[in-house]
Amino acid sequence: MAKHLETLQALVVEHGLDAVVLRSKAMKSWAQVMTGTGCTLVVDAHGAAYLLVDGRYHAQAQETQRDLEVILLPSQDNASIYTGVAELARAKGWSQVGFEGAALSAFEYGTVTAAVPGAVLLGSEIAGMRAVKDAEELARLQHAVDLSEDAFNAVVSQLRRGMTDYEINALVAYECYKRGAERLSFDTIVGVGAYSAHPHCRPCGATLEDNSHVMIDFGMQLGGMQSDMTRVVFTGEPSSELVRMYTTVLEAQLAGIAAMRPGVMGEAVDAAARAVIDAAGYGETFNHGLGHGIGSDNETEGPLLRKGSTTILAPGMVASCEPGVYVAGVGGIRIEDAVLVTPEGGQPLNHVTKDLVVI
Ligand SMILES: [Mn+2]
Repeated sequence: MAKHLETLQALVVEHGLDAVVLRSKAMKSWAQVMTGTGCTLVVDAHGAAYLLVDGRYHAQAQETQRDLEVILLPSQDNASIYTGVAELARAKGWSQVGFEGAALSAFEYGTVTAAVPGAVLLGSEIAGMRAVKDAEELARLQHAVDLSEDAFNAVVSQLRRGMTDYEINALVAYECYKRGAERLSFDTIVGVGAYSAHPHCRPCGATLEDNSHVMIDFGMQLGGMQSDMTRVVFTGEPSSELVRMYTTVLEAQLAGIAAMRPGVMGEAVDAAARAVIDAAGYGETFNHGLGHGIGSDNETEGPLLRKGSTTILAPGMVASCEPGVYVAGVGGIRIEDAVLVTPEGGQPLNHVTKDLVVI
């Protein structure tokens, strides 16, 4: 069954529109409808919902999307989607139709405005609707987190000195897919030794040596939710500098989690964690924001926890808390959990140990 149709109807009414058109995977996941690229969800001011599909998705849509009116498009190109929306608008007498501004390329915008005269671009209010999760969504997210952690534990048990970051990357993917992942949340970050000083380093053929470490940042998509976690594992006792980096990052992460209470601004949570890293003298190396929303998407999900984020946290929001310290030639340490905002402070959905692990 589709979800949130009433919330989408309210958005349409609130903006004085006749309908809203949703094409981003994140919004279709959130609405729990088919997410294929050839599937477009349209919700009108009366709460009626339509799923425009091309031939690749038609039979599946008719079988599974019984609470939506399924409309078959004549072809699978983008222009046909917007022509289909225009025809629907004509048939229903709609004059103002909202589109996700962030999900349209400049080329598509041209196609949209040519096909649908009353096209209106909607901004961050679209993604903002997803920020607070209900109990069913939290259960789905927790399930994705739990399976990711199972996968992570399985990866750690197979880590060996001499393994390349390519192999570690493949192990992460295998252990996720084996547990039912629909796909990975993003390209896995595997940083071995000094390479981990680049916060988003990708596998490059480096070998996990003795007396080194590996940083793994990954997630799986399951049931329309995307997990996201980071841990560091050491091969042999780490140097005193790496120990100091690790304890600093962990202390910062715990400070960030504690600050994730309702009513607190996103940038204040970032500041709480950053203060710990600043005090340890690593402030300049923490070169990214503390966290981002976690849910249907990892890039557009709110709330953001970073400088300039004025989003006020509310119960039911989930964000990553992922401070890091990165020293060229030595490596990087980042520790990341998905954290639920509660009146008592943040509650991590992750449970894999954050103690310093040596294999
Ligand atoms: Mn993240």
